[in-house]
Amino acid sequence: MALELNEERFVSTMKEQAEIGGTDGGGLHRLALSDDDKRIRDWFLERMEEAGLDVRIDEFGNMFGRRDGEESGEPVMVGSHLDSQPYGGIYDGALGVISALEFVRELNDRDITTTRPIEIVNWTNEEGSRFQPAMQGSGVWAGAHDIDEEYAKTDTDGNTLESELERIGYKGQQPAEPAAEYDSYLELHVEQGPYLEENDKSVGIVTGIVGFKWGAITYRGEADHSGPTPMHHRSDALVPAADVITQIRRLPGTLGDRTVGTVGYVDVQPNSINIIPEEVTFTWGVRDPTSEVLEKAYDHVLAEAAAAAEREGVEWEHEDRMDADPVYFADRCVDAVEDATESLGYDAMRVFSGAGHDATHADSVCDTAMVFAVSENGKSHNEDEYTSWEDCYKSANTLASAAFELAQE
Ligand code: HGY
Ligand code: MN
Ligand code: MN
Repeated sequence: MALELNEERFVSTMKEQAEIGGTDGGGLHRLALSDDDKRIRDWFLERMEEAGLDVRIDEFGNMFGRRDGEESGEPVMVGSHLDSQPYGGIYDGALGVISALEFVRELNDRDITTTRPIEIVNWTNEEGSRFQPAMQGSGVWAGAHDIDEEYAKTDTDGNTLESELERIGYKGQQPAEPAAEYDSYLELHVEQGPYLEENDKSVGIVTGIVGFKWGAITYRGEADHSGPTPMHHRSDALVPAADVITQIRRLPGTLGDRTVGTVGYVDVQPNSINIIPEEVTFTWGVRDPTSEVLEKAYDHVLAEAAAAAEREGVEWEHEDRMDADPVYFADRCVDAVEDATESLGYDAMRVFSGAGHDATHADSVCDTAMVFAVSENGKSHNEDEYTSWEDCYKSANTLASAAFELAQE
């Protein structure tokens, strides 16, 4: 059944959320557990209460709003995340949360009571930028991570996640675990890749999500004067790092056609033009739709890291930062999304996600699927991220219609 949302209110609510932590460049800088994350959480709490939802916050800050159904059966959950990347886009995460809010608002307007209860959710720290890993809140909720270990994670300023959660007042009372047996979870997100636009489609019917491996490698050499120290007397921590970083860029080309490898963060100490680098830490990540390729990539990176340390004669260490298996969504949920695009008459196609999402962890708890909205030039994780309001609205209607179908079963 096609359920079309209130387009004007949907767009104005998306614009409203984009003001909270908005940047001069038209993006969002709303890092997990920052003051702006607190502001958007406070705003979302008010919107959920206005919509008459029964709100609860768990001990990891995940925010839930429940709308009762005719029966007290297994709820259908819809949502995403409100934290952003540093200078990220206004759609990443927010589109899924606002669409979930608009879904319950529409049910209220039409005075519809679904068979199943509905829950909407804002997950803590999906981005994994300030604190690793990504999809942290949904991961704790799904039992993939130990909450005390995650509480102890620190940002680059040494703040623990727990202290930041307490500081912004979102360390809730509810246990961070499924409060019920869930029927299904649906998440709307911008594609953040080129495939829908290349195929001239507005909406993606997402069949699964790649697996991830993230790590941090540190090399320790010796600081010394960059002038008089002969080259054969040096222990330069940056040289092995540069070797491995280049390898991570080249490795995917030798593995699978959807394998990707990235180094996004490098810290060089003492970071001075005329001191031989003493300590270098960088984070790295590889992704692929299959666990076999991920394992191969992981082993290759660590072998390269050891060989590079040996060549330069420096100490090194590695810390695992994230390990998420690829997921393939349940047919019944993917079909519900496809039914929705057909009943709405939208241009859609099946796609696989190269970005991680909270749906990765929801999939270990209940049947799950996702809806994608086309991304202009496939761009994301920067202020130029863009999806037209028309395409946002189509994808939000798709989410609402699919969730409605599942909630009426
Ligand atoms: O890294 C990711 O794919 C997600 O945006 N956190
Ligand atoms: Mn996201
Ligand atoms: Mn993201």
